[in-house]
Amino acid sequence: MEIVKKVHVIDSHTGGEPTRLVVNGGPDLGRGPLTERLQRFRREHDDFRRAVVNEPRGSDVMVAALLCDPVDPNCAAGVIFFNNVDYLGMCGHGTIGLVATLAYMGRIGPGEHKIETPVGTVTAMLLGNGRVTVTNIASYRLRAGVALQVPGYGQVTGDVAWGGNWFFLVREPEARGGLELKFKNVEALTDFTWAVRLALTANGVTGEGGQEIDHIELFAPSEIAGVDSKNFVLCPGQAYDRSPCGTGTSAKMACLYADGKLREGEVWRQESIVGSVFEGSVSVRKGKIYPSITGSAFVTAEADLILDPRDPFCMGIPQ
Ligand code: PYC
Repeated sequence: MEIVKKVHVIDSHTGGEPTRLVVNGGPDLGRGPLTERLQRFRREHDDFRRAVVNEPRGSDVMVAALLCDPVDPNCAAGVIFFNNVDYLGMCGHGTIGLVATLAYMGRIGPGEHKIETPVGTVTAMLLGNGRVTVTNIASYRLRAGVALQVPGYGQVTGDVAWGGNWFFLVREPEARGGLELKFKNVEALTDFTWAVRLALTANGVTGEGGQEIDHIELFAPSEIAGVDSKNFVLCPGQAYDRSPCGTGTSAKMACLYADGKLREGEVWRQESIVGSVFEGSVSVRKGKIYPSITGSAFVTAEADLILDPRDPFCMGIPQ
């Protein structure tokens, strides 16, 4: 007899961007380093990724996080992030969501907590009212002012930077197909940024070691007083980030620091396309730039996902 499986999840959102934390019922990935566990997840359990984030249980915008035991007992948790098409090295909004959810579960209290991710250990400070500051892994700009011909749009110039994921940060505020960075334009902004992403691949523009640049980021001035910039971030599976994107804001601040436009400790406020704001800053240790991002997350649901083998879409609609 085929067995119905239950997967216990807790959903939250950080600045509008959802995070689904898998608390129980996930695949057994062993106890090795998170890089190895991620490879095993991808190789042996990719159908579980689809089951949790893809329709009909999830949606393209859903980012999920598999709660893992950390290798280092000094860490509060380990985590592997995944979305509708793949796995993420790090996720800023997701880490804020994870920490707020661990607090909701009574597993951690206010103060500093270390979290293991596949790209390194990050530090999170749980403040009051669901606010969390995440100090990311070292971030940096790999290439500045890369000129790219984008079919249908013309030349676009951008920076290639790492913030835990690879980003192409479009430099010219006007280079977005003539569109204002406004919520009403999200579909056209998605088309434009997807064209940029395809042009990067077609022209062999990559991150370090040939890694694919799978996040595209656009900027415009924010209309909110005291906020430095507004962004639009296209995620790997063609959904746009509702939050200001923690790893994207990290990549942005690494570029600003490299350009001498952001000093150590100075606050950078980044608005998202839906109007949520992260506060960021950088600290520099041994010549490396460590971004910190502060944002708020709220728990929205706690549920058991039902994986019924008789359901033809039990493991999600493939993409
Ligand atoms: O906050 O780093 C982030 C992120 C990456 C993709 C979606 N959100």
